[in-house]
Amino acid sequence: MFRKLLTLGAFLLVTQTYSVNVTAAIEKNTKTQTHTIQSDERVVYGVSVSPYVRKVKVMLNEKKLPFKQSEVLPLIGLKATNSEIPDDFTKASPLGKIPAYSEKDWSIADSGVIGDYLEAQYPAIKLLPSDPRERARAKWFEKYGDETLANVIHTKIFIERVVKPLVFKQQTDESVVQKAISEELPPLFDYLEKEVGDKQFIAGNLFSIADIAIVTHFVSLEKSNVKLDAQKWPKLAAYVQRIIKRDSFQKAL
Ligand SMILES: N[C@@H](CCC(=O)N[C@@H](CS)C(=O)NCC(=O)O)C(=O)O
Repeated sequence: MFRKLLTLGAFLLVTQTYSVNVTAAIEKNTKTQTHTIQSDERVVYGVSVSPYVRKVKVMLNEKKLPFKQSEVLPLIGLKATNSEIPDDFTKASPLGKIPAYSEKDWSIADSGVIGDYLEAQYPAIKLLPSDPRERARAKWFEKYGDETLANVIHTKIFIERVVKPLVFKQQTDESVVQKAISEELPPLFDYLEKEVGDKQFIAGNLFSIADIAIVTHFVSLEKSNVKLDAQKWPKLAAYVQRIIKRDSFQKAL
């Protein structure tokens, strides 16, 4: 339960300065829950600080598909803050997780599933290579971001450094953060440094879902005041900066 609460706390925060007003964030979420969703809009459900919500927003921006955002906490967060639980959100997200996505009278949840839908429905601007092997490689890096990077950056750094002190008024366990920084992140960064190499994009010639799923976690790292050491991982650092500068990311920060 505590881990879940910590996780939900991450959604309340948008900060690089540690100066977030959590009460305002909760009020903001409560307010947006009452927003009436028109039946013909694309809607992304979920608060912006979630790396998975950011992922879906970047995809939509890349594909130049206009959307609205319902800045809603996951169900567990709505319950913990005694907030109203919007019907359209629970309908779109059966597990109460964010992100969820709706379009007209249809909805679906999970950033990976949403991405696959967007790719099939709106293929004009592609975010997955069509070659089967390149495509598989892009999906591999998406999974690597969603799971492997998230398990360290989100769970052990962002939650400790940002969520615990600001949301739960608890002390950061710096030993968890330091262990993650000194022992757990370096092998992940070594791998990415090697894989990025001299490529423009991690899965090949196309900017893809792989770049989005990886770099979304580097945004969380920055928000946790952890700098990627450009001396040790120069190619990875340059790559992350290059991707974050894209309009699609800038609009989703
Ligand atoms: N695999 C899911 C992960 C989504 C996820 O775990 N979202 C978190 C927020 S970052 C959440 O809703 N947590 C609430 C919960 O686990 O109940 C995706 O890619 O959308």
